[in-house]
Amino acid sequence: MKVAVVGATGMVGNVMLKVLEERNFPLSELIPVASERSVGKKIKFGEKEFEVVGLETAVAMKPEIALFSAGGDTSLKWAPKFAEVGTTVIDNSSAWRMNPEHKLVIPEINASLLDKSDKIIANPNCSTIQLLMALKPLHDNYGIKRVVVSTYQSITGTGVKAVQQLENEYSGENGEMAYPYPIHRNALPHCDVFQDNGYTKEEMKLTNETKKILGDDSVNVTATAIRIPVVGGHSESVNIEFSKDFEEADVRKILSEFPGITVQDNPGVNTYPMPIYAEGKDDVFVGRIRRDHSQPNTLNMWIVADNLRKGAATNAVQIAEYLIEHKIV
Ligand code: 2RA
Repeated sequence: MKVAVVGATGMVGNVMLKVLEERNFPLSELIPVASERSVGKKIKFGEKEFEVVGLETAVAMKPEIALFSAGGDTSLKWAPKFAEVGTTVIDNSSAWRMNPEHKLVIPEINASLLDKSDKIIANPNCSTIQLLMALKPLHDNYGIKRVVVSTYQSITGTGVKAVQQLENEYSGENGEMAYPYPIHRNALPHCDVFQDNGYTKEEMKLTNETKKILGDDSVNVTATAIRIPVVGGHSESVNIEFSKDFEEADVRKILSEFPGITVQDNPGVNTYPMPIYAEGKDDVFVGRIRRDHSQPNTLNMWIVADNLRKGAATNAVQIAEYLIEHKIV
């Protein structure tokens, strides 16, 4: 099994390599792919070293699977070229997510949709993945009418330049800015670009991707996405209005029984999810579960996950594992 990682030298690409190795992914050859300036670099993977190649070369090597995290433009241009030579692409950019011809997959939720016809599969946005992991089991049990979500997003979602900006601000160094303002001791209500409707693309991803993954356009989502000076993961404050009532104990049981969710919810002893402890883990952590007494059938909760792992790399690798386990690839 030849597996390409396109964007292998980037922040998510590096985590993809780490997760592939940790999970003993059954690959016989790794094809690390990056821009021309990285071609020829050696990447250690397990006991072996593999040389970084360019995109043309990678296509010609005809990998069975290609994990992409190289931006939407690269994916739009190159994912079809890989698909033409028989490669199944799992893409972490937003390029294919809302395309009706392509599936948007969180394995614990809708991997069963996948079949041999799927040659370009979309990995949802990081903040969508952690939100939907909690929403799906509750939607199945109580029917979600409306979700109000505020995200508190790690600077790692922006990339290396943002992490460097924060480090420069800590140390008082000048350097390139990833954001229009300082991020140290600040909170930016600005993740991705603003649209004419006053929402950012990041906020609209939560609205649109939720509907697609649940397969239910009646579920309404309104979001505010905030960037905060944190590195371990994204946090989300979520308010959910259901079609029918619930018992909090049942909600906790349903969530704790859903694969990939860990409920951390005992405020009396300061037990609740935090990015500092979610970092490096693959579960989605849910806590602060409590009824919203301001209106019927409504619940509040707090969701935290490592945005580079379950929010990106691990979800993509889990899709690849599903494809192999079910002999789709
Ligand atoms: C962010 N979700 O956090 C984006 C990255 N994919 O900026």
